[in-house]
Amino acid sequence: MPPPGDLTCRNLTPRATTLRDPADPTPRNPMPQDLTIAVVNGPNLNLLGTREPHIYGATTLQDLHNDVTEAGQELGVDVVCHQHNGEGELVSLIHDLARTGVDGVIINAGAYTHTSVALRDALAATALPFVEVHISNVYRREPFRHHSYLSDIARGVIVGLGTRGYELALIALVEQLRA
Ligand code: DHK
Repeated sequence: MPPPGDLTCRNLTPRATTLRDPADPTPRNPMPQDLTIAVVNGPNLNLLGTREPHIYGATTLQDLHNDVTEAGQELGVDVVCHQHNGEGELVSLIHDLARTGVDGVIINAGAYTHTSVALRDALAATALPFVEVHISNVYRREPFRHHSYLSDIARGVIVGLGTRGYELALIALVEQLRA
């Protein structure tokens, strides 16, 4: 099983060194063919493949990263993949992604989805366009999984379509960013 941490799918050169001003109306992407999308996975998702496979499936995190990176190549975008178990690490990661000029984020915040005001604030503060993904259909599970601190500020939410949801989120986010 892979250790938690950053797993960069492609080598990238940071394109910006300052945090984006959320009030700045300038489009992020003067060159829409040059998008970079970050895939961010939260706690316990490093255990994919062995973790409750009847809920989360047999796909490992590495498989997921490979699949979404390949989907990015087909779309002509760079994909960078990260996974952290810590809430603070995820908050700092969101800051770093904004600072380095990532164009959008696909995030499965795992359990922090249901608990983390800090993560919500980080996404709101950076104004990064993001799609929230859940592998399982959280609405068929325990009531505490029905609330998300992220959904109302997300571009969209994909729930219950397995790891394929990440690729679908990528397609939709890229389409929106290029519009
Ligand atoms: C993943 C988790 O780790 C849970 O804490 C969420 C989500 C659901 C998923 O379905 O991907 O409740």
